[in-house]
Amino acid sequence: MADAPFDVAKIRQDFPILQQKIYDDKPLTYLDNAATSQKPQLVIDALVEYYSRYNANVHRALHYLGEQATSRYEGVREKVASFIGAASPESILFTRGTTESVNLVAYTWAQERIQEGDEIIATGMEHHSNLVPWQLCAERTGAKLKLIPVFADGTLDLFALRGMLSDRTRLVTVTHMSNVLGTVNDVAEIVRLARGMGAAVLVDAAQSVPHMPVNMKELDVDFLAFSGHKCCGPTGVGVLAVKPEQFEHMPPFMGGGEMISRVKDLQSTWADVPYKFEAGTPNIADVIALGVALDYLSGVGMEKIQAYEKQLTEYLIQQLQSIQGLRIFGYAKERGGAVSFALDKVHPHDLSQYVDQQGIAIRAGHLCAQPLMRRLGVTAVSRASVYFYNTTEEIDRLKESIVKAQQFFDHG
Ligand code: C6P
Repeated sequence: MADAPFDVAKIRQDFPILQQKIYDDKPLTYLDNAATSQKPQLVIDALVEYYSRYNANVHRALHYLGEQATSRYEGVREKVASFIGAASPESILFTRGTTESVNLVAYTWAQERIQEGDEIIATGMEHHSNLVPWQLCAERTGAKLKLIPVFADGTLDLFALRGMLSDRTRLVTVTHMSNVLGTVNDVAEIVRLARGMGAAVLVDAAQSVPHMPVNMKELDVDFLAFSGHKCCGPTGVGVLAVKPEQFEHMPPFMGGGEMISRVKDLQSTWADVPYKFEAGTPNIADVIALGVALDYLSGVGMEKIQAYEKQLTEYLIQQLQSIQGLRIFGYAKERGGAVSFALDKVHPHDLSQYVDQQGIAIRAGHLCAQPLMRRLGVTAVSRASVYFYNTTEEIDRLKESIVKAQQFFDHG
């Protein structure tokens, strides 16, 4: 199937939500994919199948249902490892999402590896999920947090990074693809520079894993985090992939069932990885459905998804640029399909509400990136973000609606 031609009309048939009309007669035009993706029927079916055919706890039950649930759940580790080119299934930890994955590193690895006077380097374009945990970590440990500056075109100043790195730098953390600017950062170069100083690298891949082939071994990063819900999977499940040698520096995150080896009255020893980091009953159905989602994406083909979205994004940018008084934020050459913009005299929230009335979903606000908003000189933006099931007709609809909004608010 990976060699089948890319047929967007056929792909759309896989997504029941895309078939509906809203506000009576408006076809749903979903362009808020950076916030969350829609789910193909196969993923929805996998959730129903788990609860209706083999609902049981994993790793504990010595019965038919328990075996079924456990083998399906554990099988997903293998799928994820192969999808992102991680070292092994055991290096995959299931979390609730990117946010929890980053916090896991900030509370475990950082507890051993980061001390007073050390330095953590993030960037000026991070989502709060990959910034606030490091602010908290810096407060806890007495480390210094620094941010790589962002150029006006939406790329990172890697020359500045060279000057910021020192022998006290313990971690460099960067978003692979910005949820605001769409910029795909040069992780390979960042890793090269960080390694030169012996620093570890964490990549927030929440916006890249859904949209492009990502290979953790090729990138040579220490930690890679992403969320299931942005790549056709359910909410409430995510991944932290860890380079195996880093596990040596990772004490447990949460204590509880399943993460122990022996529990004495006053102290305990820990289960092997990955179980050491998965305390309590995990999100079984959602992990299983994530596996189905990744199989689905592999079936479509990540290269094809990337190539199609590249065309779609170019078209989106072209159409937006043709609107007078519209300013796009971010012009990186290497970019994905999250496109943020501002429209003269129209507040992003008003625009978002206006286009919503035509059945078009875009996002407005600070996009959980307030430091970047300040850098851009705005408090909020509008953002359209595409996925492989979107079409040029939908982009035309968006453009038409923005133009109408402009007239409406100009005269209104
Ligand atoms: N960005 C957006 O609309 P969670 O919520 O843990 O699944 O993902 C957090 C996250 C982390 N990093 C990046 C780069 C992200 O884009 C996100 C989620 C959504 O832009 C919701 S704010």
